[in-house]
Amino acid sequence: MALLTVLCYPDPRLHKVAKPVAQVDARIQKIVTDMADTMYEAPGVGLAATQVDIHERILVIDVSDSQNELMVFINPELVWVSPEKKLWREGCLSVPEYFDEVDRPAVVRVRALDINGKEFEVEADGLLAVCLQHEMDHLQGKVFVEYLSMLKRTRISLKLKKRAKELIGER
Ligand code: GNR
Ligand code: NI
Repeated sequence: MALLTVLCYPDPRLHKVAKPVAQVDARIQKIVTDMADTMYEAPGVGLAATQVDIHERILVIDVSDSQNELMVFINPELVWVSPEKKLWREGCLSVPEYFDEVDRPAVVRVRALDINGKEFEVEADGLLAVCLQHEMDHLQGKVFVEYLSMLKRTRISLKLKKRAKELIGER
């Protein structure tokens, strides 16, 4: 098992835009496996490649209670979003110990490639819809705190910078 290091906000690398995967080959499949290991270890319900400093359009998601229903999305594209929106309390592995509400389309349709490079489409609501949008934002270099007020974002940045310093001191 290979665990990857998750970047922490406000790391500038979280704002890089991921490039499409040209071919789903063994290299990509290894990245997917390592990302899944990292997500389950965290534990989180999703992980975008950007968060582990890999700037290619790859996501892993598992919103099941049993954490045994891995979903892989390579080159995901939003093909439809519902006009209805829904507020959801979000968290992020790159923004530890902080949760806040974000308003997003309640239902989305996403087209992507699976682990074998085969195209598929899913319509998602609930946590899966939230997670897909949250992860696709990461691939565009966007972290959920960017939907919050500047005041909240500044507070989060300061707190996490202080926390990072303390963690270095403890080593
Ligand atoms: O583990 C996670 N939980 C979560 C909860 C509500 C909304 C979004 C998420 S995604 C997050 C994992 C993560 O940071 N993915 O990028
Ligand atoms: Ni996140």
